[in-house]
Amino acid sequence: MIKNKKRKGKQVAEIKIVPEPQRIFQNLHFYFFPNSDTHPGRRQRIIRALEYGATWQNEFNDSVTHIITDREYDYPQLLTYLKLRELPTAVILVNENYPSSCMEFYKLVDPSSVEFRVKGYELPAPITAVQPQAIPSQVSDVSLKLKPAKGKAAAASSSQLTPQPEASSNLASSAASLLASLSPINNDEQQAKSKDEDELESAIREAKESHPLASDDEEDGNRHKRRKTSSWQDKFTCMHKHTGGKGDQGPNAQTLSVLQELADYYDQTRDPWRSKSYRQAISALRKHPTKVTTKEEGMRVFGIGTSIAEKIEEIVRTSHLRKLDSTKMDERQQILNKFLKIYGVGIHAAERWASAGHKTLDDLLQKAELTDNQRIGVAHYDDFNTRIPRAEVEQHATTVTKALKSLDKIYTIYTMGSYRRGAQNSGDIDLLITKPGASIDEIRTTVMDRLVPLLTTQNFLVAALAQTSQADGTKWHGASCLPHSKIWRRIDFLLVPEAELGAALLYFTGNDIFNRSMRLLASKKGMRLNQRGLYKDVLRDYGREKLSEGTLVEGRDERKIFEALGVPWRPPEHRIC
Ligand code: DCP
Ligand code: MG
Ligand code: MN
Repeated sequence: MIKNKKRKGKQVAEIKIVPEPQRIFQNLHFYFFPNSDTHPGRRQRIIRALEYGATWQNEFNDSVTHIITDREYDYPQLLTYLKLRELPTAVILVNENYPSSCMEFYKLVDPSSVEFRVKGYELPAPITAVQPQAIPSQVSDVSLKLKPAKGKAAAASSSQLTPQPEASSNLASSAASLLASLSPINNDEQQAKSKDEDELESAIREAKESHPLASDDEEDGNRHKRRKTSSWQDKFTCMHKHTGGKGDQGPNAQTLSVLQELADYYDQTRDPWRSKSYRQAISALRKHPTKVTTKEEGMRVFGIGTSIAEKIEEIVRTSHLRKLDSTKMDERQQILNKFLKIYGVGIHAAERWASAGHKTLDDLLQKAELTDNQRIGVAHYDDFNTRIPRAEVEQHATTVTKALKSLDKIYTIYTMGSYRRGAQNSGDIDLLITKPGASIDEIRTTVMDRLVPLLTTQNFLVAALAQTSQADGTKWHGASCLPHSKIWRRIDFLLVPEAELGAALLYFTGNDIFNRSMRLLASKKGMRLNQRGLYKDVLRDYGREKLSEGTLVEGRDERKIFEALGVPWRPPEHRIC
């Protein structure tokens, strides 16, 4: 790759390779399309990828793991250029958004997310699902051979590489059956009999599979969303927490324990793709009767790809080194997770602090530059990260309702979020405030200029953390505290005009995955859903940029939005995905 850059002369100086643990693209070979660095934007992307450990491949061959296309190009154009009828399944095709998203989240995010999709490309989803990580050349062979070996993996793995003749002749049919078993949604028959409810279910499944922060079609709540990442990660981690090494014995025990640690690490970082390939390699190696010491030996074991085979060799040679590395990664990840749980802290601040060597909340208070809100977030870290019992949510809601009614009786308050879904405890208190017949301006004036000051003088509101702009604001974020309590709670006011009530009820009930699935469904039906309404005839240009809002289909009535989407009504407590 350096050679490529050297040829281009002055760019060499621009490449500053990041420290080893941050090289998320290590061992990955990127082929950019169009295949040159003459376009300044693309050149910048190439440089950034190189800095994060990628190899730039300017010839398309077996070792390419990813093709990164400019947004305006489509799949047929790529195939024509490469003179191919289709892409090898081992290659991951994504658009230019992919590397930057990975860098932003400091890990390899799910490449199958819609925001990375290249026009005209049908994702080979099931193959990606079983495929080990994007590793060069042998990958497609190995992963396909695995299929016939299903159920007799032990026999296959000890028989070294010689391909079974019947295995290869069955390749197509077994691949097909694997496809069928893994991906009902891609199966025509299933699709033909899919009913409305299935549609929602499959949208939910898709929403779950996509990256938590990817492909959202909503305008605001970015910071809000960032905070979600960490709680998502937490949920994922505890759901999938591995019991750790099962005390492996046998010739490869030591290697297995290191691989297991790496697999756990990738589990934690929500990199299902890599964690899967590690687990696959682990189970293959566990069954292997002799000690694997070199890359070549590793690659001869079914289920182990080039990249893991390389790691095995490294583990055997320098047994403790990798382990240390992975612990380092774990430590950084844990620090980031902690920082991300501070109210008002996004990935950028968290990374900046972690890179500056800050490890604890005390470090931050003493040594980091914090905004006022971040300081409150740190000071009340435990408060804000403690769940609020349902009964206490009700007390906060009642306090606000009483105050508001004292100002104007016609207002209505709904308690939203996890509370409306019936949760026994909530992360924060989400209150939707509306008044029949009133404009958003009137509601905003009442809440911002009268309600908030009143509740502040009552010592109920103890901090104002964020509010959307004065002119068109519809949100107020702060903290509240009950009279005899010391615990500060996070409280959100959401201001909604009557005409948007249904869409807002839908949106602020969530949960976020359910919302994403509904938006996905809407966009599949050529519509668009956000917290203000459901719209049709939305005009978009090629880059999927919105050109017009479209026509409002429904905003006022929550049920009617379900109907318009052709989805049977789901009460809030059934929207937990
Ligand atoms: N929301 C969303 N996407 C996000 C954040 C929020 O769709 N990224 C919607 C769905 C949520 C609702 O807003 O249910 C309220 O957001 P919260 O962050 O308060 O989430 P919950 O109330 O669901 O959970 P918690 O109990 O953790 O507050
Ligand atoms: Mg909430
Ligand atoms: Mn909230």
